[in-house]
Amino acid sequence: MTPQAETIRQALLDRGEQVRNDHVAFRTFNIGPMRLEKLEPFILELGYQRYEPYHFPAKKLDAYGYIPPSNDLPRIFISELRVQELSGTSQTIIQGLVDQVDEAQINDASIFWRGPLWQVPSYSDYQTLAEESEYAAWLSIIGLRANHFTIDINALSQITEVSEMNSLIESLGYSINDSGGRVKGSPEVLLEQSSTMASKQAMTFAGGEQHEVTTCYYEFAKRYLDHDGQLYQGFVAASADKIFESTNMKTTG
Ligand code: OOG
Ligand code: NI
Repeated sequence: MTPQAETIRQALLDRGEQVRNDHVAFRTFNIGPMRLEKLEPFILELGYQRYEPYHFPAKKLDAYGYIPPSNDLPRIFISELRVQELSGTSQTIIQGLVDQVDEAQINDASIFWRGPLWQVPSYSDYQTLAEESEYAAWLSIIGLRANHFTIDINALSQITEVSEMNSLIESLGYSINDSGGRVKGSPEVLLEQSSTMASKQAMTFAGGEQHEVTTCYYEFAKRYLDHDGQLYQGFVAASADKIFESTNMKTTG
């Protein structure tokens, strides 16, 4: 769903770099059988540990970061939408989606790459959701899957700065999400990040109508050592708040 990912990864491999994942991220609704509380046990079963919660009041999102059982595995970031804070109209649309999900479908970690567990919405419902929450609209049509992988800049040898990665991405013809700045975070907060704007693809909505929507994106992260000399393991809410916008259909430029 994200052709840019293969091109970007290959461009790094061609330069002799090793491509490692800093983290992957997932999105869900806070109601129904796929709420975070129901998904988390599958992550914990794999040996992951809860790290920290993060909150995004303006976007009506809550999230958790998870630490892997070994360094060769990526961290995980899972967010969920506080559905009850949306309008009645949007709540009804989302309730109609999650009501189709059978609890019995959710029994192992494969749930994380299954896509929508409901019949896709109409384009008009997608647009209604998008007016209030781009996240809700995205999730209604794309469903549960990794919404981005994140290249670990610390593991690269020639590229050492997020700004250099941004230049490479633009030379390949892709856009960098500039909401909140092209490089988000700083050495002071121990994490610097950037991301592409998501790929787009035509999707079939209920009734057979086809429309182009955003799919998934790529992110780049550089971590710093904390005062104890340990590599920072968390996320940075102020940066994450803007990274969510990498799947926005409408961009302010
Ligand atoms: C996650 C956005 C936040 C980060 O690294 O801070 C994030 C999303 O788009 O679902 O990935
Ligand atoms: Ni991320």
